[in-house]
Amino acid sequence: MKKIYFSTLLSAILVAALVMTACSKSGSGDSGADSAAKRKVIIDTDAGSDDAAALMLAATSEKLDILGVTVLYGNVPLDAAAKNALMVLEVCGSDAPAYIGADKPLTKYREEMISVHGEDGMGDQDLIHPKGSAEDKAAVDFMLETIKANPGEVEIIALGPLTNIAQAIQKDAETMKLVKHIWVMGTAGFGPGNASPVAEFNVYSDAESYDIVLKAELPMTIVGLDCMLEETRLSQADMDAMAKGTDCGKFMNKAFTKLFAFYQSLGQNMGVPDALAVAAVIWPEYVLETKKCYGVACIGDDAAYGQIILYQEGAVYEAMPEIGNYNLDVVTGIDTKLYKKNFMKIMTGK
Ligand SMILES: [Ca+2]
Repeated sequence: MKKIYFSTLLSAILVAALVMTACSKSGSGDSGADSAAKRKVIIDTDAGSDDAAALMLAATSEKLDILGVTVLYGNVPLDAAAKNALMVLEVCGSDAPAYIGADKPLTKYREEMISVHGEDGMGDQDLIHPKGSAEDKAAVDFMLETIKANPGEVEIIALGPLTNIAQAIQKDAETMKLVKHIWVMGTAGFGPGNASPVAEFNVYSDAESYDIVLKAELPMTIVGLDCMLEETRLSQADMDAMAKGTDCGKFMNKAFTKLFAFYQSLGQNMGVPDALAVAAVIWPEYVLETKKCYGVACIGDDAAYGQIILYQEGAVYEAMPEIGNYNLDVVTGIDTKLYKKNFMKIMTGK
């Protein structure tokens, strides 16, 4: 595979027309939560355009207190990911701080990945002009200090490669055992991959990190690629509605320019996988079915690199009478109508 470069399109007039104020929380579909009972979350992101939509779902949810956003390489290089995360938080009116994390995988760097989000990760629409900047503290230190200060209370939502989380485990595994839950958009689930026939992009970017995180056996919910069902995808009509919608919708209509074109070139509507993972956190009724699993990452330098083998609880594996702790809840059924309705409400206000 070779890297695909997209031309940069400036659209200053339309960008200037975007009013960078908070998106309405009334559109989040989950109003009524007591602020005292807000769930403490850290969002770990590689800040491509689907991360942006996912961040908006989280930032507009009244159920979540975003303690911080930790950024890493992935969909785009680290510098661009940091700017994108800061910009999206500003569009949402969120004052959550951002922390800089890993700029590369733990061991292998795979430059041959296709950039489907545009060179800047946000559709190359000159959208990214954050006023703020990231904190000085390193992402891993922020993660560990925050979890230590709130034992059993912090949930991590991971939307990119798991390098930051693996490094936190390497630095202080005992503190990471105090994490309440980790929600992950990653793996192919029980379906095919997108980086290779068996590997999903986030895992393929750094399977060694998945190996470390899975071996830590922390409580984790996985939303895999197989949740990206047709009914969850965005059509041209959805994009048009977003262009006339909320500030979030207008921003995302433009930020999705390259990703939408990529899917259209495949004859498909656009998948927004990271938003599917945040949906599982903020709309529990959207998750219809999960399977208890134990996961093993394939890290050999061969065609299986980045595949996650999921051993299901209750299944009989003749060669493996004993499996480890079934610490994963792998999402296998979602309410696509509820997801689409809530997603579009945040993006259009309707
Ligand atoms: Ca991502």
